[in-house]
Amino acid sequence: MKFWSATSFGLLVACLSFSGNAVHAGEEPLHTVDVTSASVVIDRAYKSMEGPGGLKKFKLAQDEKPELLWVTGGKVELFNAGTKTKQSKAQVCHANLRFDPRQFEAHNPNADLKHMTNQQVKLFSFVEGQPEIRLPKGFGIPVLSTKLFEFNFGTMNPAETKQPFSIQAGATFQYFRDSELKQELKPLFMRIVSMKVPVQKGAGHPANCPMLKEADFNDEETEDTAAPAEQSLKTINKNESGYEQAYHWMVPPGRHTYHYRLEKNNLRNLPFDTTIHYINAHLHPLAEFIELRDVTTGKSLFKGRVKNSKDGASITKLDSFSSKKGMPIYRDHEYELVCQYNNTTGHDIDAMALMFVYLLDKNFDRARLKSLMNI
Ligand SMILES: [Cu+2]
Repeated sequence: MKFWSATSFGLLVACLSFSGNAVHAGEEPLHTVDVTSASVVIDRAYKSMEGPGGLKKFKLAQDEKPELLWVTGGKVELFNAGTKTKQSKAQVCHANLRFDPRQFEAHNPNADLKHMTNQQVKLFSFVEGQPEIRLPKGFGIPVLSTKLFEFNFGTMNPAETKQPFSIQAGATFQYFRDSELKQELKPLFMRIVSMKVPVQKGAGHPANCPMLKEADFNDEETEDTAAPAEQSLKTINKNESGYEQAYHWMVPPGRHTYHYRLEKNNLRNLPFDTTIHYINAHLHPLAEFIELRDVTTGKSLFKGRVKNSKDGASITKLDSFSSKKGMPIYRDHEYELVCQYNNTTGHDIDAMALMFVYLLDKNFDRARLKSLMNI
């Protein structure tokens, strides 16, 4: 996504990484790799998407010969760079595990996996209120052990700071080696579903997107438009009907609900009907929920509720969805994303609403891949 731009992270140099620790979950060895960022200085209050961050390139395993691995989860936390103790003042606004973007662009890892997978560049996003991702037991994202990865993160700091302090981000990612598995894992790939709100009149952009008007919201009061957040003015894009919309917008005081009918390029371009097995989400403070609805059946698929801190400056908990059975998702159904903010301040606040949806990768054929690749 554009908002995690290279400029936010590019100046920072990475430090150390350890790999290869094996812990045991049941009978099959679950491997972990620890990644630690360079330190960054927090010298004042930073809102969501504004704090300093860093990045670190690494490999899951140090294999010379490619081997099939299954990434199953991870955890991110901040700690004080001096004392190495857990940091409670500043928070992870977002952190990502992704394939090295340059390598991904030059050579898509799905080609290495004989085009049997649909995974895009980003595998995991850890967000405020959800510092840990565990895919359901028996599921993982298949990758080759020789691939280069990137861990990156951005911070936020709700309170003003009297004395600057340095922090580091530490991540632990988990994976299985396919060669050590007694039972085959089910492959997942991730798609980002992002709320977009038509840009308000007077914000220098046309408004009144008919997409919102035509939807049936069961008499719920809903917002037609919003002013874009200033720091995201450059990333306003036109929707598939040619109307301008923002993924980062301003919420006036009071309670406001936003609806977005998913466009073709937003989850609906799936290669096949499939099932959703895991969802986590990204919202800004004072959000109340994010929801994915199947408009065709009228059913709510997942509603992620939010717990905000007492002062409303940060999110302390955000629900995730996890299911072995999975929720069906169909190429010919219509879907919408709904989110609600309750702005209890007396001024406008900025908002976003994204879901990270993990879907069963039905093209993957482990036996065929292993014979084709001789691994
Ligand atoms: Cu955000």
